[in-house]
Amino acid sequence: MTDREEFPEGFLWGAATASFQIEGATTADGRGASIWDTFCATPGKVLGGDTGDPADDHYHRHAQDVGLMRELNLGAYRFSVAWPRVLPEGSGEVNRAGLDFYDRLVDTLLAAGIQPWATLYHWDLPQRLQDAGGWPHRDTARRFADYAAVVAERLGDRVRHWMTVNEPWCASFLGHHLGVHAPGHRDPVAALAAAHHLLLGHGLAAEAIRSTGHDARIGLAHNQAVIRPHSATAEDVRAARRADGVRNRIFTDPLLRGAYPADVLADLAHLTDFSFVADTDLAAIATPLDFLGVNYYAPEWVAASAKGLDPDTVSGGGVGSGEDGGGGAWIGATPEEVHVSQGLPVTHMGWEVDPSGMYDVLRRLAAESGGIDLYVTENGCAYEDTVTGDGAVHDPDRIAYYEGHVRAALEAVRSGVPLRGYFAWSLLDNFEWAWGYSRRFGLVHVDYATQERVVKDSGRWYARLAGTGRIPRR
Ligand code: IFM
Repeated sequence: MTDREEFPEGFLWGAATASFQIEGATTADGRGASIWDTFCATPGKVLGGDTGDPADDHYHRHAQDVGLMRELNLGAYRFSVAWPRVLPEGSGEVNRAGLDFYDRLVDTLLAAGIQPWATLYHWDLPQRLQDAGGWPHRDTARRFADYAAVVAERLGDRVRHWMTVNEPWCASFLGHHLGVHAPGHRDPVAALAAAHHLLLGHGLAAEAIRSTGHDARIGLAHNQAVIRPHSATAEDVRAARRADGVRNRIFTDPLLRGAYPADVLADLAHLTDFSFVADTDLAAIATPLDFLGVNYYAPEWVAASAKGLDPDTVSGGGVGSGEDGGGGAWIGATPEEVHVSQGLPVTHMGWEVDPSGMYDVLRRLAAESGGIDLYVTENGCAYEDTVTGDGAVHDPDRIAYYEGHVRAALEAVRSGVPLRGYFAWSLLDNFEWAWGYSRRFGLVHVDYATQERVVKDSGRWYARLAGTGRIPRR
């Protein structure tokens, strides 16, 4: 092994999960309902009618799961806190039992020598707040800051790294424009207001965490899309520019520059005048980040129209690979704009595998974020895993995926990107949103009927990487 395969000393290796995807126990100890409980209970929304139970029953098995993290040599674990466990009504009375769960989890992690990295919002909005208007409604941002303060007061003496919001693009556009995630609405203006209030919630929550006085490092986990024009024609380049605006810059410009991009405001002027943006919001949103989390899975290619393209490669109306759930056009797209697959190998999600996208996204965000620390807060893949006769899970495709992407991350580090760590998605197989339990992303296989865990071959490979900082030979 040459030293070209070795990460710098101190590079952090972790794995990530999210509350609704792994905890189960959706009615235990006073937890309130979330929008995902409601969405799952709505016929036709989630494949197979799957719900947040049993998931991985992590709520009752967290000690065993921390044991698995040790086996994988993790230096850090990224989890999310379920808002409706802590505040069953979204605001008001705190549910001590819910908060105690995270307290125990954090103590167990620290005792195992694993840094706890907490995300405050990974999509499980309390249903009561949805009933009051949800993210399109400004007050939800304030309620989010109140909740952040409650959690940070309790855990901030032991949790140093906080991510306010996970993937605001998914929470706003998949949930309110494409309707494939909770709350399942199809209203572009509501989606834009939701996006703004998620950003505002981030800014207000950051301030609330800082005001607890604990030593906190605050970021968010952003799924910056890698958008490439399908061809070099002016039309395709324009389509890619528009898609980049509403997928990426609509979030990163307010966060990093304190302003919405003029071209995006113009592209969306037929939908809204952005009057939901109040005078002081952008200053709150642009509060300095201590780090930026980057979630990356697959790049996307866009074309101005399907004309002349092989119909088998085109997903209509702006749909395609990536995390859009296959639902419809990106917001503000012209009716002709499409995603075009490039014929690369795909994962079980149908997402094309291209590690060069990892390099590109890290280089771009390093250039745009002014030198702050970057972390890959999610990267991974779903494949159709089975436990074989020898009791193992042989998943060479997942190992190849990780190897390619980790190597691209190393290349980025070598080129000067201030990338300080990497979290695999995901520690455990889990509830993959509208896909239910049909898509397995884990380094550890979970049998949902028995709750038996089996470390996959990829998990063993990752343990060697995390234990040595060197990309293992296969
Ligand atoms: O499972 C999700 C996660 O909740 C958010 N980022 C993408 C993952 C894979 O789709």
